[in-house]
Amino acid sequence: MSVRIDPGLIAEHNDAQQAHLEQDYAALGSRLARSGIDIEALTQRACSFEVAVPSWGVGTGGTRFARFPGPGEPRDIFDKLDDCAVINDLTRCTAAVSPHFPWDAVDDFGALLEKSRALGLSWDSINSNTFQDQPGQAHSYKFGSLSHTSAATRAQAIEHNLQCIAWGRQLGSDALTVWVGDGANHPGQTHFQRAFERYLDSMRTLYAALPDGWELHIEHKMFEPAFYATVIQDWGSSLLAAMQLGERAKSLVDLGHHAPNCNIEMIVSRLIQFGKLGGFHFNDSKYGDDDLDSGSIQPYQLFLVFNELVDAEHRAQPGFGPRYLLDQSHNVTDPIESLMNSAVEVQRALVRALLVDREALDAHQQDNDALLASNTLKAAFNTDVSPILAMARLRQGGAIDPIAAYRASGYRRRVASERPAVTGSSSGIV
Ligand code: LRH
Ligand code: MN
Repeated sequence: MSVRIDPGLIAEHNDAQQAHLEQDYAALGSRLARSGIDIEALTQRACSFEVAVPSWGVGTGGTRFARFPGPGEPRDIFDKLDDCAVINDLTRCTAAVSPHFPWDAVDDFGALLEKSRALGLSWDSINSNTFQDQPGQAHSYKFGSLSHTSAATRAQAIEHNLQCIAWGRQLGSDALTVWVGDGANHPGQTHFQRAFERYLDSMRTLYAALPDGWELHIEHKMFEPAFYATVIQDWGSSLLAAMQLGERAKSLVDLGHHAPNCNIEMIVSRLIQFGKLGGFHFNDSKYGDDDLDSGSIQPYQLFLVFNELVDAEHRAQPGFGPRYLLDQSHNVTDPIESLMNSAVEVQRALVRALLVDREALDAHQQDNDALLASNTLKAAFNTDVSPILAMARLRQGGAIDPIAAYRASGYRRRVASERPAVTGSSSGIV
């Protein structure tokens, strides 16, 4: 039974706010026009913006200590799709879902595809999982997977990824994201080069099995679950692997997978320069891989990342076309609200970056005028583009204020009455 948000409710909600929005939009429009910027072009761009949502993000997340499920927890990928459809119905910029296998594995992929199509959703990158042992699994991933010292364990991990590609083909996806938890907790526990060579060997088998038009995305991560070394520890290891594998292997940047204060926007620039930026897992963090809501802690960093992306577009960088995905864990908020908020914050970073006066910036950089160069970026960042984002939602049938419309819809209460309550606090990210 579909539990979509009633379009009538969205229209009623928008009617009450439209006049103010149009006032704010006109005011911003005339202000931007003074700088020769056409607000309509920005709104068009905001309308075509898309960021995929993670199937694993619509359930309440947790940490190694505990997970506190909320009301109406999704039971399976079918419930998760209903929740993802609500996010897209209200924000109109999240029409693709990225699944995670085997968490989202089903017996009937035809039925799953039909359900997603009925909800107006498509399938983004497929995420494999060789960082947990499944019931009845022959070989444990305790000491690694694609880089494990045992050929049988590596073969098992390769087989799982090939299965993920096969399932992805049934869903119409065209990319596989591989993040492995492989690494060490003790100096001396692993041989760095041999582990990397085993990983590369396994990935060559996956690369060779990529269907036409597919990409293979390598996700690096500095630590966790390994706390001394991980096989794909940083963008350097990821880039080296992608260059070794071939043109369709690229690096995926999860914002939370870097050391604190790492200059992620410069990493993005390097990957763009060498045609190796496959995509992003957007989130935010204060300390480690906190998986907090995008733009909630370091909005300027998110803006600076998009400044590099818009610059690449502006320069028509060959082979540029990164994927955008949210990858967050919602431990204390309603996941639907956090994902809507985060999608809008990523869209905001894009529109702000589109406001940067690139000619002026180029000139200040050429003249080594550091202050005016920085101020040129700040001028864009300090512009409140909310009217553009809201107008883009309104024009596409979304909600001017997604959170308010969602709360008015009573969706969470409805699904809580239909889905069995999940009690007790287990632990782990999902
Ligand atoms: C690893 C990661 C990876 C996913 C997982 C859910 O930290 O970012 O992208 O597979 O989270
Ligand atoms: Mn990730």
